[in-house]
Amino acid sequence: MGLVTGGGCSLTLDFSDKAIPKDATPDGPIPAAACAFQEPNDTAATAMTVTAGVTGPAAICAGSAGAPDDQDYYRFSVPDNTASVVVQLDFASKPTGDLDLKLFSSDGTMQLAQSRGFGDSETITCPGASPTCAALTTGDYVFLVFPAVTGQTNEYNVTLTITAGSGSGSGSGSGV
Ligand SMILES: [Ca+2]
Repeated sequence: MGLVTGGGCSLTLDFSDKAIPKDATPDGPIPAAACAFQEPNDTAATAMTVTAGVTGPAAICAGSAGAPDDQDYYRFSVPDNTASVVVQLDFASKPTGDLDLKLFSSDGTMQLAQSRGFGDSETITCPGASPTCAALTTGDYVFLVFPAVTGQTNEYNVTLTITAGSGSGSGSGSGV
């Protein structure tokens, strides 16, 4: 800001977001907004509800010294007549940023599936065989994004896809 009229030198100090590269390098700092996305959500009880679609950008971020690792719980509802549910976690590949994914019952006590690969994405499909997951009955569930190894951090997006069945009701046929 400032009033610069005519000649002379002007020095512009731009602290706005546009002065920051949109796409941080993989080893760059994780944006605060991603760290704060839907926090607090470190327990199943405080999981924020998400609906089908893309969730994020979010992040697993470094905590204060001595604090437990960040972890992010999200809650979603499976409606009647659901054929399948897919939870996909995507993140940039970096050596200290491997994230994993688990699916739990609504209260977080019963693990239903987990995806703990070494790549830059994790996917749980229910019903599905790899990883094993039974069909999800109507109701609420939570999934958890967490560092594969203590201390690892990364930005991520989650894509939740709920495909309706062709059974009773609207009979909308198969999904995509
Ligand atoms: Ca968290």
